[in-house]
Amino acid sequence: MARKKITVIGAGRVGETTAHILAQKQLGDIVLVDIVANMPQGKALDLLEEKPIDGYDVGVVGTNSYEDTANSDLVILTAGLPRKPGMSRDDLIYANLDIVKTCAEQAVKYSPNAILMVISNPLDVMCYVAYKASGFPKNRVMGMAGVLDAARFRAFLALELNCSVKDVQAYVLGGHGDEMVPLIRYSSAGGVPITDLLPKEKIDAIVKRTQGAGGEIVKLLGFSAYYSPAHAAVAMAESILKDEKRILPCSCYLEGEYGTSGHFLGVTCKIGAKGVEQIFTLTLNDEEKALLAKSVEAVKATTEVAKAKL
Ligand code: TXD
Repeated sequence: MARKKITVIGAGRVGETTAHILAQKQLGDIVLVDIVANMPQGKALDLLEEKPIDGYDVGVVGTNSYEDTANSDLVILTAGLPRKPGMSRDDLIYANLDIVKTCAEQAVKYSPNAILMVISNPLDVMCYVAYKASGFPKNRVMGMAGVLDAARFRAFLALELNCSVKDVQAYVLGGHGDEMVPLIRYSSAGGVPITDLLPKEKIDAIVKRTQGAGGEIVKLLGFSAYYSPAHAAVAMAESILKDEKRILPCSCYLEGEYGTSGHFLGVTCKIGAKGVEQIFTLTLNDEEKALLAKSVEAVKATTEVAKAKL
């Protein structure tokens, strides 16, 4: 079977880490693109020279030209500015809109059949920008955020429960912003509902920490997280490239699900070789519905800003 081809646009912290994990997992030949001269070439060469040590046989190329990305099966778009301390993700909209638009246009020109995964912030809005710029059907454009947000929720729950992260299942819904909705009722450890395991105050504190987890790291580092985002992107990439059909929280274009339309939002979906293959609509109680409505409102408002600029 021919090897898959994966393009990673943006060779910054998230992009280079994603390329590294993709190479180590041998998920396909990798092309790392950036606007900065020589930088992606240097990083790709470094990865190429690591290959004999770890024994992985995939191609790794760094470039400033989209011609080298031709016929990619998957394009992962990480280009754009990250947050600085004190900034919200939405503060990045004007800086990143043009970058994401240009990158998506260029990438799909050379890879018209690819699946496009967006990582740049503000995530749900940048997915919309890439969706419009690509002209792709909705199933071939998705955003990574929910896998990361759910991992953060799971990590904090496992810390509190003093148990293995492997047995903690937890989900999030909604936009990749501070209004995201961690789904307490759908979260469990070894099948036991977390509401049976932890008092309400503890759960509330973990939910709050999850919602602000991106900002917590920005405050410590001065820039945003990259190990966990890159691993989250690779988990989605693996499901697409190997047609695993994993059911994960991803940002998808909605047309009526949860009573909303015309924008991207983090929802539970099945992802495989065709991209987003199915969206699942969970039954929500009144409290969850109200929280989701707030998140939808925030994403819709920023998507309107992008729509006016496109
Ligand atoms: O959960 C999530 N979706 C996220 C999103 C988790 C972490 C980071 N998230 C966002 O990803 C973050 O807010 C940023 O918008 C992106 C990329 O974050 P990263 O930390 O990798 O930023 P860097 O290190 O600054 O890298 C960005 C790279 C840098 O090398 C630029 O030169 C490049 O993007 N860049 C471009 N590449 C190609 N083409 C163009 N036009 C371009 N503009 C900038």
